[in-house]
Parts: sequence; structure tokens; C-alpha cells
Amino acid sequence: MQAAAIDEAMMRHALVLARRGLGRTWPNPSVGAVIWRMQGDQPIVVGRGYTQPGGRPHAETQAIAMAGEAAHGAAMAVTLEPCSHHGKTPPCAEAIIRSGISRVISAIEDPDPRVKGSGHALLRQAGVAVETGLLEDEARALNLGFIHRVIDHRPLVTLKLAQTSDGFAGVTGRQLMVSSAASKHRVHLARAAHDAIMVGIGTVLADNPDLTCRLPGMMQFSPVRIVIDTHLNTPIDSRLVETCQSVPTWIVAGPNIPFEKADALRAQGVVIEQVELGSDRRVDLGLALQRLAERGLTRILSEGGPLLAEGLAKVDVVDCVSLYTSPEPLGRDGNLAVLPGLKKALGDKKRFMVSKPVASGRDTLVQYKRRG
Ligand code: AOF
Ligand code: ZN
Repeated sequence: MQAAAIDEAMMRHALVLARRGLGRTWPNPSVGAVIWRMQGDQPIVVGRGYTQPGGRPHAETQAIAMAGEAAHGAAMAVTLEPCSHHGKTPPCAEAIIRSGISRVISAIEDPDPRVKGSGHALLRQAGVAVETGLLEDEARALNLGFIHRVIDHRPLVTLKLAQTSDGFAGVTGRQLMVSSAASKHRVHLARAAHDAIMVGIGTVLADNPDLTCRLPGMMQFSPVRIVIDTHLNTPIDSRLVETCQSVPTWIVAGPNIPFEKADALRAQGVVIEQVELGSDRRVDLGLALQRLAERGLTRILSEGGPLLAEGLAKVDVVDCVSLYTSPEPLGRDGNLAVLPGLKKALGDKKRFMVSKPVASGRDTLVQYKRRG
């Protein structure tokens, strides 16, 4: 195997490891690290690690612990610059130097102002060979939530939308089930890979949803549930409130809310974040996202409804969209799944890349990704 091909294979392996942590490492990024040695012309992996739930231990120290003595003189591929700061854990760069690893290939620089190049510098000063930029685009995509939190002070926002073949999300008071079993599986997997699921109060009142990950064996990966609820109308006996001891429920409300209701919700264990109203007299969504990032969230999946999606499009914070279309029409008038602002944004090829449609059971899935 050629040296460059080995490096790339190891970095791909590290990216796969990093993906395991998505949705579970906030406020930290999910990083992957692989340590290998050469035996003749064959690479032998001696250590693997990824950021652990809650964001620590970091990937590198996990991989070094697995490699033990074998790390000496070995190489490491890591999906994000090793940290150099004394945070809640000691710096990974120091752990790498101590382990005797002689070469590090690192995909991208850590945007955290406490690191930002100083991890690479520390390694180089100690005589470790450092190369950066391998599979940079893939690593950036994987860390995009963390990058948004640190640089733009908001989480990455992905919309999940479902529509009938004639473009409706349902009728008022009732969201129609337009997704096949395969689509539901995809959505539940997506839930597990996000830090939080967000809905508007309309969806809570219409559907009384659980918003948990219900794939067998994955219940513990249910993320935080967030309701955008300007006037604090979330019912005390809703599923989101009744189950908030096992899966956190946060409500983002406006400044003027009935304090008795707020006390009752807090007594159940609901977290209430109050933010100013926007010009439409609803919670200012830009401000709401900023507060959620301050609480550490990096990746949010918005699951409804169309009005919330439109509100997010209006403040230009939609990063990705998964649009599921069922084969059946609604066949009458209903609520449009994609409202004009979002439709215009998604139709702009300069702003969004569009995937080819893929089959998801009987549904069709199209994904949009913001450019740049
Ligand atoms: C790494 N490897 O696996 C992760 C890193 O509060 P602390 O001490 O855990 O530090 C958090 C910062 O560490 C975070 O903002 C980011 O810069 C970096 N995350 N770094 O070397 C990892 N998760
Ligand atoms: Zn670290």
C-alpha cells in the first residue's frame, strides 16, 4: 500500500469513529483518532478512540490508552487539531508528545479560540511531524455543528420536512403521517445524531409527540427536546412534560409568560429559556438559537412544523433540509409543507446544493445543503 493511501485510509477510519459520537458530545465536537504502526509495508492499527459522551475524555487520549507502549514511534490520524489548553481535561497535544507518537496527520484546525493552531504548534515544537488538511471537507462537514457554535454562536440547523405528493404537510390541527417505515427509521437515526430536536408549539398541541429515538437499543440516544412556545401553551399533561425526567425538555418562551404555569412546568423538571420577541411578536428565532448555543447545543434537528421551518428560513439559519415526499396526494386543500420563504431559499442554486432523489421505502428523499 502506498503511504498516501494509508494516510487516507486511516483518516477515513478516524472519521467513521468520530461519526459515532455525533449527538452525544455537545458542547464539544465529536473527534476520531487512529494510531497505527508499519509492519513491513502493512499498517497495523494499535489504537482507536472517539470523543466520549458529554465531550470527554477526548478522542486522542482514548486511542493512546488503547495503544499503550505501541504508541511509541507510531503515527496518529485525527479529525480535529489536538487540543492544547488545560480545560476540563489536560491537553491532548501533551498526551501525544508523552506517548512518543512521532507523526500526526490532522484534518482541520480547531476553531476554539483556546486552541486555534496552538495544538499543532505545540506538537511541532516537540519534534512531532505534523501534516494538516487531509480530508478537510469531510472533517469540516462532520464538525459543522461545533464550528457554528464557536464561530457563529448558533447551532447547525437541519430541517426534517414531510409532504404529500401534492406538497401538503397536513390539515390544521392534524399533521398527516406521510412517512413510510423506512423514512421513520431514517428520522429516528437522525434524531440520535443530533443534540436536540426542535418543534413549534403547534406541533405539540396537534400531535402530543414523544420526540424520542425509538429504534431498538437506541432509546438512550434520545436528544434534548425543545419547544418554541412564545406564550407558554405547552400542556402540563403533554408527553414532553410527563417524560422530561428521563429525556430533557426545554421550552423557549417569550418575556411575558404566566408565572404560575412557568413554576408548574419547572417543578416537573422542564427548563424554560426566555427570549425577546421578534417583529412578528413571536420568539426571536435568531436569539433563541444563540441562547441554545450558549447552553452548549451544536446540532439541532427541527421537526416541525412548516411555520417554524419558515421562521428559521426568514432569519437565514437553515443549513440542511431532508424533505420526504410520500407517493399519495392529500387531494384537498391543506397546510403547505414548504412555505414561500423556504421555497425561495431552497430553489436558489447559489445558496443550496440539492441531492439526487433517493427512495426511502415508498417515499422519496431529497436533501439540501447550504453552500460555503
Ligand atoms: C480534542 N479532542 O476529542 C475533543 C476536543 O472542556 P474540555 O477540556 O473538554 O475542552 C473542550 C474543547 O476541546 C472544545 O471546545 C474543543 O476545542 C476541544 N475538543 N479536542 O483534542 C476531542 N472533543
Ligand atoms: Zn483534547
